[in-house]
Amino acid sequence: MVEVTMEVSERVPGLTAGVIRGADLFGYVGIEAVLDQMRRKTMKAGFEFNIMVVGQSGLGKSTLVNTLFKSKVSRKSCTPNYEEKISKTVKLQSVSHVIEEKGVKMKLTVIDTPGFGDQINNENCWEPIVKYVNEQYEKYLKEELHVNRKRRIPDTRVHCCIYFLPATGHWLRPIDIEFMKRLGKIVSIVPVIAKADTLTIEERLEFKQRIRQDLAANGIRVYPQKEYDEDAEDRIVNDRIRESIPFAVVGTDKEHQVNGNKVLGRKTKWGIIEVENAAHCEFANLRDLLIRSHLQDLKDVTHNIHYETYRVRRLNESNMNFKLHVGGNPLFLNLLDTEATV
Ligand SMILES: Nc1nc2c(ncn2[C@@H]2O[C@H](COP(=O)(O)OP(=O)(O)OP(=O)(O)O)[C@@H](O)[C@H]2O)c(=O)[nH]1
Ligand SMILES: [Mg+2]
Repeated sequence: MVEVTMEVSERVPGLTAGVIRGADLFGYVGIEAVLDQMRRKTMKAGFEFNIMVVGQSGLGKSTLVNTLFKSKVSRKSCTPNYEEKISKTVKLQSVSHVIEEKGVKMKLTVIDTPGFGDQINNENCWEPIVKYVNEQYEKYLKEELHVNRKRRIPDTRVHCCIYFLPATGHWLRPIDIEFMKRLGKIVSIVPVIAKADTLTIEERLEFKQRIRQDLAANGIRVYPQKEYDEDAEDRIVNDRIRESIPFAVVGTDKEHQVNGNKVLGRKTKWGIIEVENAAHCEFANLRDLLIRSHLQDLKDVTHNIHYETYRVRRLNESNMNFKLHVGGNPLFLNLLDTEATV
């Protein structure tokens, strides 16, 4: 075979110096570099990730939001001013922080919702939550259907909903079943056992198992769902998560000194419960699932499954409306403002 040596940098302007030899020259295309390109683009654009906390009043939702922002997710890059006492949440509110690590930017938004369950009649208490989730899909859809649509549509869709279960040690309550059944159809739910410090280790294990049975018996779809596993590797990882769901979490907004280190924890008369210590509770597992291992998958499932279902339904509705309009009003009349349809 003829030995060919070529200085790549001489022939291809902009390429860094490198030598491709012999057989390589004809076989090598450089496809692997696409990964670098993608990485650079994603780093520039950054990520948006939206989490929502939902559950009965007083279960520690607002506390967990603070825990998340004060824990290792963001300790380095932002110093939230949360010293004031957490009070009852009365309206839906979102807290955002741009977190930067090794040049990758992420805008993490947590939507805190007022707890339900303290009214005499709790019928339809899921409606404000369902409405909020759908409104975000609608916003995205409208942006997508604009003639001059933005290059990057701002994404306010809820990528994950953390559902708080009271640590009763019994079974799921009817209200939790009803709530999750509805929510599971439109958003990825990750159920957690709130205030897990009130359960012993045996109680916790037993309660977790009962909840898993209850979820399956009631056909409640929680994240990660079996049918969306992409391959065998995914299945192994996700099976492990499915076996340990719901995570038993403890929240706090206070830091304490333990062996000379500052740790997030709850101080009791008999010791400190360290929130980020895997031996004490499963907050770290929840955080790792959300941020470290499944962030992109949660975004993909939201876009490809939940948003897609919403989009198809809305567009079908609009088509039906269009057919009913004799004289032909512009397509998607009820979806778009007039400026967008021209
Ligand atoms: N024991 C224990 N108490 C907790 C935990 N998390 C929060 N709390 C306490 O529970 C109380 C209620 O916490 P919040 O975070 O306000 O609860 P919430 O779910 O946001 O309540 P609403 O805003 O009414 O829906 C506070 O006194 C917290 O200190 C926990 O993990 N364990
Ligand atoms: Mg609250």
